[in-house]
Amino acid sequence: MAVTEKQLQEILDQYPSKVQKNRKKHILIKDGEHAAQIIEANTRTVPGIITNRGCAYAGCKGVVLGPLKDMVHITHGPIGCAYYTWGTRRNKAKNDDPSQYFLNYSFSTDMQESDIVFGGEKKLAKVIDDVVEIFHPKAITVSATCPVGLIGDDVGAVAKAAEGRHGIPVLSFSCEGYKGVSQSAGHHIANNILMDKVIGSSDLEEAPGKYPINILGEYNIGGDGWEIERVLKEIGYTVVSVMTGDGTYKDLRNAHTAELNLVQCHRSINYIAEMLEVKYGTPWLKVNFIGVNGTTESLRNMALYFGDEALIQKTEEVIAREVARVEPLMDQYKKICDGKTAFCFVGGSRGHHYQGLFAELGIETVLAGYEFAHRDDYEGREVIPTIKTDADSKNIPELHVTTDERRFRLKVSPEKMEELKKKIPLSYYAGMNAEMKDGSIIVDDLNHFETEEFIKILKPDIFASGIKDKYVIQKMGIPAKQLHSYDYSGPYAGFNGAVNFARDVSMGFASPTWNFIVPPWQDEPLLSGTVNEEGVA
Ligand code: CFM
Repeated sequence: MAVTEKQLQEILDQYPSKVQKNRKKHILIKDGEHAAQIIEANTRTVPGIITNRGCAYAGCKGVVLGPLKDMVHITHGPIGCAYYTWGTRRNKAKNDDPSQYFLNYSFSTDMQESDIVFGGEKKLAKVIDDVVEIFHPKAITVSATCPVGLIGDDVGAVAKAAEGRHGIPVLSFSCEGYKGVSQSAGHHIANNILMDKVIGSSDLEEAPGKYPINILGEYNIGGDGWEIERVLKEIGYTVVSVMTGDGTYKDLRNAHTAELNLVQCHRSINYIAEMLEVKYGTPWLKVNFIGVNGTTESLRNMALYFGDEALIQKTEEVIAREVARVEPLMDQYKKICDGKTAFCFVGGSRGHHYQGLFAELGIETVLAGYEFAHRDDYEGREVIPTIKTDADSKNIPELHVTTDERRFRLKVSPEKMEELKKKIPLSYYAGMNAEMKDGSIIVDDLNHFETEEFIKILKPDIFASGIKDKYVIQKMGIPAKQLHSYDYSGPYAGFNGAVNFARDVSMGFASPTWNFIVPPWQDEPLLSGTVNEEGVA
């Protein structure tokens, strides 16, 4: 079943005309006949609309910096900003050095009204001093929140002075929540400073082992990164650093020594991937470790890049063993899942990544989208030069990285690079849209009104999204699976992760709960109305 243009128009007709004009550009019905279907993305949400998006601070401190376990991350702001970016994302980490492990603490300047009136710089300096005295971290980050930017605290100056007092890096991030239209701005801000101040800052010149790689955009939600590393290490790769799930400041400093950068989440970290290529000559490979097929293909592409016979053989051995092990389990769950349909709406990568895993279980994704991704995550990186910069995107400083004369080394010859690019997504991402079936709906920044409307038409069997819409969906009689935090489960990546996911989704379908819920379309109220500029009609 698909949504027709007429049905889509009927949904849009319920909006005031200005809103309708805006939202129309964010929704597509996939049509392969049209060579280029443009979707608007990374622009402001209409005020008042219930979006699932977060803020720039969330993207910087919560997403990119937060998982780095051997740094103290101080939130300069009201307590809620620190509290709600602490633990809820389920980015797991091992405490392998208790003297330098800080993820079980939430650090905040706990700004009060008097600090807003008289300024919070002194309080921040004092918090940094206390942190150094009590915890002795080797590095600290300070992230700014909205009120700090509004009152004009000079976080950078406070951090610099603290570096002088304590002799350790104190990195400041001007990631006030309002700095961008979503958390995407925060990713960019964090990427820039990590690249500028941390990556490549060690003296290490040679990687500590064979086939050295960095894993970018893998945040170890529910233990995903561990399952990926289990397989990579068995094949023989040396993981130099992970950005940033279960990651460390210590390892990030060595990231320049890798021969290849894997990019799992393109949206949150493509900036670092690109800058590493410019500065050190290290290409990046778009991987997708979600799903058995995604994992298998990613492993094969990596082996092809290194081109080493022994590595290729070992890769095939591990794939054959793992697939033989998980296939019977997947088949068992497929019996429950086959023929079902899903909505898959997540932040910036998973809206795409999970479609393959759904397909392996016989579940068709009929609607997908991202909260805050950019056009390239939908349409492919070739559209980047055509993306218009607006006032919001100009707000984020661009970091201009140049070649590191001493350390730059081409990892593969330009000819080999061209040859490889024909076979594998090297320094390239094709985006989500290309893989979606004709007739499926692609929605950017899906809001709660549209969520309900599309559900009424398409009646999906499962809705994969997050905490903000989960309970509304379940009250409509549809199982909802959180693909941000994985509810309380995971890992979902790699071979074992695929089985966990299949099990959890099957449990959702098999639960008798849904028989006790009457969805609203079986019991619709007789009155309905529309809102236009003049008011309620
Ligand atoms: Fe990347 Fe992420 Fe995602 Fe993301 Fe996020 Fe996340 Fe996400 Mo929630 S980094 S873009 S900012 S894959 S926290 S681990 S699940 S929205 S799709």
